[in-house]
Amino acid sequence: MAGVGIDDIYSREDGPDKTKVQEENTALLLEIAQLCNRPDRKTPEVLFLLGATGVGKSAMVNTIIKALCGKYFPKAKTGHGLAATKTLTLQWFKHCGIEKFELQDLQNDAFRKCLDKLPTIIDAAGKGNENSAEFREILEMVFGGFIPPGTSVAFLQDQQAEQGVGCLKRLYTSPREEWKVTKVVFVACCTQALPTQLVECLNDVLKTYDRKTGLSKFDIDVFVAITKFDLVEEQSSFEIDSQEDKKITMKDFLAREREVATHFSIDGSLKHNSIRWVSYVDGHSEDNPFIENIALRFVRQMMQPGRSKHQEENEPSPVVTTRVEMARHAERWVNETNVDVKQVLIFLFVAIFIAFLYKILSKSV
Ligand SMILES: Nc1nc2c(ncn2[C@@H]2O[C@H](COP(=O)(O)OP(=O)(O)O)[C@@H](O)[C@H]2O)c(=O)[nH]1
Ligand SMILES: [Mg+2]
Repeated sequence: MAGVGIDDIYSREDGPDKTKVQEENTALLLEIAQLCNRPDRKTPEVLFLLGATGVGKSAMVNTIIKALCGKYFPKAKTGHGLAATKTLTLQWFKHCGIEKFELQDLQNDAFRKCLDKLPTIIDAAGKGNENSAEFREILEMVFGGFIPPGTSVAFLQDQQAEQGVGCLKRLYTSPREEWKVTKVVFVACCTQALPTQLVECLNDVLKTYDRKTGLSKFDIDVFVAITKFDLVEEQSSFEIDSQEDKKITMKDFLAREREVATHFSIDGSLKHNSIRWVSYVDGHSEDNPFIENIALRFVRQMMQPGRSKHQEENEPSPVVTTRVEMARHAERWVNETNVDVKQVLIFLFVAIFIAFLYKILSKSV
């Protein structure tokens, strides 16, 4: 699979060719429509955007909307990181947040009939750098498809505060296939420190397994988007007018990229699992085929058919059955009570022998 990334665009020796990129973008729209129309595409992908506040998650959603529908609609609220609230909210964007009537000419031809197969995007806003049991439970529940879109995170947190962590599992017991997260996109910004606690939190959640079957609970691929690539001094495909944003050198960018790869154990496959991202932002939303190219390649990659997910024909059989559990209890009891198994066996043998002897003797009397 071709890696997503803009490195191959900006590093072309003859300079980036706008017309070529525009042509590629048209082809990408059709490719994405074909991926929507595949007969094995039963439910849309569900992409969960996770990252610290201010890294550009909401701007990413707006950029995807613009690339897929042809017009800039700032549906996800963007803001200045530091002023943003720390309250966690989840915003669901069904079919990438696009309505049929919003599709422009080319995009209308491509997606009119298959809009409902475009990915659902969940923008998880307001998360700082933390790895708490509360947040892990919320992630587990959302990833597992237990939480209906639109559910207030404040409600979930109130329940946890009243009933303790673990209560959401008892409250929400029936997952829905179309709500299950299929891909997590960890959004990191090239000018901000990597929130290592949040990375750890995600890694902890993804490695949880079912205690009965031993199977991993989640079959979720993780991708990393490194945002604000336009702030890299050496690149020339993207203009940046903002005086507030500090620029970084390509050397620093590459160091950040390597740091991210190490934390996600994707050193060897960085090109396939990470993207260098630039977004349209409010006030700078005039057409830029290079920005759209990043977004369209990204959506194509998110929709590539992979291993069959969450579609096991039969229920997996438990490995830790009741018998195994009983045997474990017995073993634990023997260990805890310090009973010598040999002595118990001798005792039983003697008892049975005496009972047998008694029976014979009482018969002969
Ligand atoms: N230079 C630049 N700024 C961006 C980019 N994406 C987002 N921003 C700015 O970064 C700030 C935070 O973006 P936002 O999408 O609200 O981040 P979120 O908190 O992760 O959702 C806003 O001021 C955006 O304008 C980008 O690609 N380049
Ligand atoms: Mg946001």
